[in-house]
Amino acid sequence: MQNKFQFTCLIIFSIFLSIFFIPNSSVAVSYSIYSEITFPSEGGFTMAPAGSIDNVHHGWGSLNKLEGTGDYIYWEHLLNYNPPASLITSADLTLNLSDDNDCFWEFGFAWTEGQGWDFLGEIDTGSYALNVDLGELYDGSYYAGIGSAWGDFYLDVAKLTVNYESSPSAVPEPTTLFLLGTGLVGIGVFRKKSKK
Ligand SMILES: [Ca+2]
Ligand SMILES: [Ca+2]
Ligand SMILES: [Ca+2]
Repeated sequence: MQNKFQFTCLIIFSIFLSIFFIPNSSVAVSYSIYSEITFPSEGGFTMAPAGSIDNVHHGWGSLNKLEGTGDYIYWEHLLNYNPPASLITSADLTLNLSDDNDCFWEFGFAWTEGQGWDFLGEIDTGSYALNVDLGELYDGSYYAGIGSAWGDFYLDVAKLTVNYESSPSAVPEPTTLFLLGTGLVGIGVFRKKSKK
């Protein structure tokens, strides 16, 4: 009778410990990654982290300058996802544009993958935030571009930031396994004893 009572207590204790420790292994952790292109006035571009962009194309004249109506720049952000891209929670694309105030008005438009065309309005010196279609990030590549509708202005920096969560793991932690194992061994011992 005493063995039976101890046996029941051990089972309850094991279950309690398992329930208490398992949720710790499924906490999602937030991360963010980015891909940033800088267009210096001397030409060309730099990328951070290295290898995070590809396929930069432009219309005419300087790469960093939208020279007038119809001139454009477009590029591709390349991203490595670990854990999987399905855990993306949000993303934003920020463009730093500048204007030399050489004419009265400049107007720009932007294009982003999945979102299409977006009129930026009058271009002044500052940050312009563009919507990002999360569904288009899953392949690890995101295309964007800007063009001049009227006047000239500069693209200084384009930065894509992607926020995501770690995959909640269904695998029990070693501590949980140890406690569960100890409980099961204990159950086995008591069963043996009660049979005698
Ligand atoms: Ca140009
Ligand atoms: Ca894509
Ligand atoms: Ca200008």
